[in-house]
Amino acid sequence: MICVLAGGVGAARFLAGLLRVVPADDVTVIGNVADDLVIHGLHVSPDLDTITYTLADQVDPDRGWGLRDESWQAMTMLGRYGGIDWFNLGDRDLGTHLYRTQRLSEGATLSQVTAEITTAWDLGLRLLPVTDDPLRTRVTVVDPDTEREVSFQEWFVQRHHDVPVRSVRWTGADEATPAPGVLEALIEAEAVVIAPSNPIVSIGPLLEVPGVDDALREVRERTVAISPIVAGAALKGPADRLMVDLGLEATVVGVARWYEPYAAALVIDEADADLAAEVTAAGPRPVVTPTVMSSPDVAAALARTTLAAAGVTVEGPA
Ligand code: FO1
Repeated sequence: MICVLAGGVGAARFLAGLLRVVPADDVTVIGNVADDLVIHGLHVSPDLDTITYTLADQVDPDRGWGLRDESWQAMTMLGRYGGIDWFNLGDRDLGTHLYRTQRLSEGATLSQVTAEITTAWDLGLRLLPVTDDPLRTRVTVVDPDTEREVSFQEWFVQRHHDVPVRSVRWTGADEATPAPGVLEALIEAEAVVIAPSNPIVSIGPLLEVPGVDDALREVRERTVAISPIVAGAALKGPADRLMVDLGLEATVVGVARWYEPYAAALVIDEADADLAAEVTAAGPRPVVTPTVMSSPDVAAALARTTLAAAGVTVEGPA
């Protein structure tokens, strides 16, 4: 079994490639829930849904989140009433949140509902929220004259992640327990992959759940991380700016230092080949390959190379 630690869009694209080279029932994904929010009374799990929609070939290809062939009538109605309309929920997407919220209100856990949703889309893989408990990212942003703590989505969507960040913390982490199967998946996996997701706000919260950090350190020798930073910039989202704001170097070397306790190898893009020696000095063994997933073929080749770095060989050209 291959275990993948995942955030949203980057992880989803990697997983689409991985499923072209290994059977879906050999894959367990541990997903981030710290971006989750309750809005209009509905529980939205953006990263779990981004993975589900991408693997179901239903994601909107331009945005990378939400559904393709979407309509926005409910948002238009909200606008008419002066309701909250900065977080865009499409009409089709709303059905997922209605279902999830109803099932949670009946006493189902987030893991159970997630399994129901992935089964309904015939995904075949196991998608485990890292925890069933309310773990949430809080971001302290710097307004021109004052600091203010906001929720993840208020920072990411409402403020377009373009305000400086002073710090990040997670509420609910101390009381959270790993969802059923999470620690077992890490310990039993033949290889663990840290997807090309934001190291701080997508992978960071997974490590906050008691037990996950220790388990990941234990399996370091079979863990490979993929850098979400290429040539000093994030391919999507604010990972580079966030790393700089928090005092880290926004390069593959900064990523290598961050993942040193957890990953024996770091996959970096060919554009960063000249930094390979510095990655080695930081700890993980560098593996240089194309990482910009411009097509499913590139994502599949990246998956093969990543698994090979963990000692797992799969059929087909590397
Ligand atoms: N991202 C945006 O930039 N704007 C939105 O209005 C927005 C709505 C949204 C609704 C459902 C969903 O599953 C994801 C959504 N996202 C939106 C993406 C999401 O905020 C981020 O991609 C992740 O939380 C970061 O991984």
